[in-house]
Parts: sequence; structure tokens; C-alpha cells
Amino acid sequence: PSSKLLIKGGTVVNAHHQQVADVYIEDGIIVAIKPTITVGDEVTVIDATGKFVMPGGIDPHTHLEFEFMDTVTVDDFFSGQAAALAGGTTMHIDFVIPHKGSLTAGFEAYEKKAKKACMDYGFHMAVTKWDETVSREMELMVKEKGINSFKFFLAYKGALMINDELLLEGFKKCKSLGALAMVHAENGDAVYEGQKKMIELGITGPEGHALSRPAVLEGEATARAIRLADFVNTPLYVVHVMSIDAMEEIARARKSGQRVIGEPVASGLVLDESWLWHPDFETAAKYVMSPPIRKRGHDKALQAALSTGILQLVGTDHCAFNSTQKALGIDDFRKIPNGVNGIEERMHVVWDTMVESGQISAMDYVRLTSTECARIFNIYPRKGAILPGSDADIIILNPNSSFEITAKSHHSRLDTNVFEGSRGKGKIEVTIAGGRVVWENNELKVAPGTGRYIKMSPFSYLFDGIDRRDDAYLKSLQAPVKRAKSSS
Ligand code: DUC
Ligand code: ZN
Ligand code: ZN
Ligand code: ZN
Repeated sequence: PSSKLLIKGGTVVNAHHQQVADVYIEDGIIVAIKPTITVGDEVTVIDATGKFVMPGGIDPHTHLEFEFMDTVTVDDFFSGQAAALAGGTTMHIDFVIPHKGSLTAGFEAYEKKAKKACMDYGFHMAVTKWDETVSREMELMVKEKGINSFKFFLAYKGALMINDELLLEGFKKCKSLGALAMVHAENGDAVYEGQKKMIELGITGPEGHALSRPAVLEGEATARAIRLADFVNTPLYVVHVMSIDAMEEIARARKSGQRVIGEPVASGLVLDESWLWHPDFETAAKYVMSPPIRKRGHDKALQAALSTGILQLVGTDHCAFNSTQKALGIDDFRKIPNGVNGIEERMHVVWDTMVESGQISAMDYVRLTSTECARIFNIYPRKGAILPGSDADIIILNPNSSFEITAKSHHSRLDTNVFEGSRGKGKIEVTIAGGRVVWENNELKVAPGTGRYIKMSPFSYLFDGIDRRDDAYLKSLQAPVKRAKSSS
């Protein structure tokens, strides 16, 4: 296959501009975007007339080959990424989970898992305990390993959860490193109590999952994390915003000028809680994720928040457990592995619900699915744009052809799909990753080992000017008021 590609006649869409143009690619890099480009016959030409040519999706939130809740997700760095590419996503950022509390060991384990990568990827890192070693390891991760974001869990008591004291230490460390703090925001103590209560009441099915972690607990933890981030004066990224409660806390903080980013996920934008009451365990269990999918109404509110700028980008929390794994919780919803799919569906779901419905433009779509993520994690414009010099990660979306989502035809290893039966206009017909056509005519051409690790540097634009804010508390640490001994 030629390493030279010309995409002809499509509407090239960036987050702030669109135009009908040709895009010329050489050796994995976008070389030129011009109204008309003529090339020799050594160049492969793709006709994109009447179609959108857009930056490939970047999924900011996935869990591939994740060891969680006594099992491991079925999608690894190959199958999960292959699925992503078939759905128009050309990069994702996965979460390194420390190994027995060690960030370094966790990172090494994920480096190994990612050897079979077939698309570019980056890493966030979770911090699940606090001591001097963790503090030093965070510094090492930022300075040498290409990590610029750390996630803190306020839920999963007894496993990943940390308390407020550690959260504060973590926030301060993030600030000092220029790294972005992220939170999983649910009140883990209250969830734990609620779960016990449900079991005592004999509610052992998946509906107990929804009942034990109501939206108010997501709102509480979101508000707490936002206020503590304000106290430390560091930017905050709230992962998987599932409820109006959490979204409104983000809206309020942003209105006051605080740098808070909110990430809804594909499932939360279109699904509703009623699935958890489904009489068939297998059906209900596949919708178990945390925070839970909420009542009808939250989905539409999250869409609206995206279209008005309250929320900034869309992830998935792709965390794939099949029916056999979900059945671990047949007698106790607390043992149902938490997680739903989305890495392959996100781009179609967002196009269908947001663009086709007229809520946002094609340019907004690019921003929410790709550009904003690249900016936040400091890899723009290498990623997230169709510009000369950017990586050739590109999708061609046909607004007039249809897509359909079903477990029978998807590329994930899952035996189910929470978006089963969804259909709509706007099929992603071609995916180009690193200058290679990897998805065309409903065929995947991927090879393990072709994906690259994308290092992410600290000090993104989010931190610009952060220390100019008047911050009496922090200043007082440096210059305590000196008073003469009182002599009455
Ligand atoms: N929520 C999930 O549903 N799965 C993975 C971890 C998480 O926070
Ligand atoms: Zn232009
Ligand atoms: Zn989470
Ligand atoms: Zn997650």
C-alpha cells in the first residue's frame, strides 16, 4: 500500500472552520489542505465528494484489559482499538491502574498490555493511595513517562477509593506538576451504606445498583471535588458526568470562572435507568456501570449541556464485561462487574443524537469528539485537527448512509451491546490512522504493534494564568503576617 494518500473533494471540518478541499497525506502526516491538489498515479486517491472529512475521534476515557472486580475486561489493546477504528476513533486515553499501589509497576504492566496496540494511545494514571513514594512516582510519571493527568476515585470503598485528605494531597501535587486532576465523583461511603441496606432489604438484583448510588451522591462528590480543587486552585476534570446533579455543579463552578471540565459518556447521553429494572437479569446486568445510567431526562440534559458549552467533550468509559462475567453478580448486584461498551459506538451515537437532531454543527461535533480532548491533554494540533503537520488520523463520514449498531456485527469481543439496535444516518465509511486506511468497505485492516504511545506533556493551556488569581491562603504559606508580641 502507498504511503501517499489524497482525499478528494470532501468537506474538511475542523473545530473552527470547514471548507471543501483536498487533503494530501505522506508518511502518516497531513502535508497539505487545498481547494485542488493534483498528484501522480503513485498516490492512492479516495473520493470524498458529498462527505465530511474530519479528525479521527479521540476517546478520553477507556479501560482496556482492565483487571477489575475479580475479572478482566474482554477487550484488550488490540480488540478494543480495532473496534474503536471501525467506529471512527483513532486514539484513546486509557487509565493505568497502579499495581498494589505502585504507579511504576502499574505503568510497566500497561506498557506490556499495549504492545499489541493497533492505534495511537495515551495514558492517564489513577492514584489510589498516598505516601512519599506515590508523590515521587507522580513526578516521575510526568517528567519521564508522558503522563499529564491523574485520576482520584471518591467511590469503590475498600478498593480504589481515597479520602479527602489524600485527595487534597493529590490535588496539590497535580498543581505543582502542571498535571490535570481528574475525579470519579460519587460518595463512596454513602454508596457502601446504601448497598448494604439494599441487600438487607432483599434487593439483590441490578435495580439495587441504581437505588444504592442515586444522583445526589454524584452531585455531592462532584461539588466536594470542585470546591477542594478551587481551594487548591488547580484545574479539575470530572470523568463520566452522568447526572443533572453533577452537571449543575460544573455549570455553577464554570460560571464563577473556575477551570472545571466535564466529560459525559456515550451511554449517559442516550440510555436510561429503566434497563436496570428489566425482568431478565442478563439484560439488566449489561447496563451496570458506575456512576449508574440515570432516569430519562438526565440524558437530554447532558446533551443540552454539551451543546451549550457547560460540558466539553465526550468519552465512553468503555469497560467491556460479557454476559458470563456479568453473571458473577447473579445473587448480589454488588458483584456485577461495572462497565459498559462505547469505544466503537461513541462517534455514531454523538453524530446521531447531537448533529442529526440539529443541536450542534459538524464543527461542534469535531470539537466534542476530538479537538477538545487533544487541547486538554496537550497534544493539539498533532491530534484533533486536519492541518499541515498533524498526524493523518482522519475519518470520512457519509451523512446520507446509515449505520446500525448490533452485537452481531460489532468488532468488540463483547457478546452484547448496550446500544443494540440503534440506527441512524452518518455512517463512518473510512478510517485513516497514522496515514493508513484501516477501515473501508466495512473491512478492518489492522495489525498489532502499529499503534504508538503518545506522550502528553504537562502545563496545558488550562494552567495559563492560574497563579494570577488572588489566593490569600496560598500566599500566607509563603509570607505569614509578622506581629509584634502584644504588650497590652
Ligand atoms: N466505572 C465503571 O463502570 N467501570 C470502570 C470503572 C468505573 O468507574
Ligand atoms: Zn482553513
Ligand atoms: Zn470511574
Ligand atoms: Zn472509567
